[in-house]
Amino acid sequence: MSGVITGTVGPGFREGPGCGALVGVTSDPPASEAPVLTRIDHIGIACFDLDKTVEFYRATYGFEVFHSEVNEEQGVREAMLKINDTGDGGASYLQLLEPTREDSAVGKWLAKNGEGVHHIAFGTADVDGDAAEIRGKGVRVLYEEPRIGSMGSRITFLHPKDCGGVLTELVTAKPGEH
Ligand code: CMX
Ligand code: CO
Repeated sequence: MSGVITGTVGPGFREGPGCGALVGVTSDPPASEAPVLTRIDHIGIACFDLDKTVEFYRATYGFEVFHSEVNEEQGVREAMLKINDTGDGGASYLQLLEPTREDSAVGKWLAKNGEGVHHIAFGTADVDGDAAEIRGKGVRVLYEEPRIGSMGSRITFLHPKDCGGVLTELVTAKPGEH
């Protein structure tokens, strides 16, 4: 492989439901109809012990906790480590997640897989519009209406089975909170 990007995607990415449209290297669909995902908002990492994991990221990389909270609806205790500001009013984070109950999404995933990367999240100015757009492409959007995520953001999820095995979150940050 020369490493040169040719601007095409294989047929497998273009057929049926999936996240192929997010690759953004084809000319269709037209940009005006495509979701407007502006950044990696965060990578969600599942862990058994939040404090211990926070300490690993602090001691190894120097990342500090920007924000922490418990989200009972999602069944998580979480810490957001800010990696960078993106210059467009957003930022990118690591989201460290410890389950608050075994039957939560993260609790079930940890029991099956152990610790590791649980999901990726794209930032968008319009989670409602982008979720509707992506649902129209045949990808299952898990919530009828976005729910509340970290720092008062509005979030929804795309089913991992429709996204090549990647649980994918869409996030619209609360104004002034990133
Ligand atoms: N990544 C990839 N695949 C996943 C997955 C993940 N994080 N979680 C589950 N799956 C897969 C499972 O491996 C399983 O596949 P197989 O059937 O091949 O074994 C399949 O999806 C079904 O999994 P399950 O264990 O039976 O779990 P459920 O169907 O009950 O739930 C899902 C799966 C995606 C609907 C659920 O995890 C969910 O609603 N997630 C969204 C909410 C969430 O993750 N909240 C925590 C984060 C909060 C935040 O980011 O703020
Ligand atoms: Co998340």
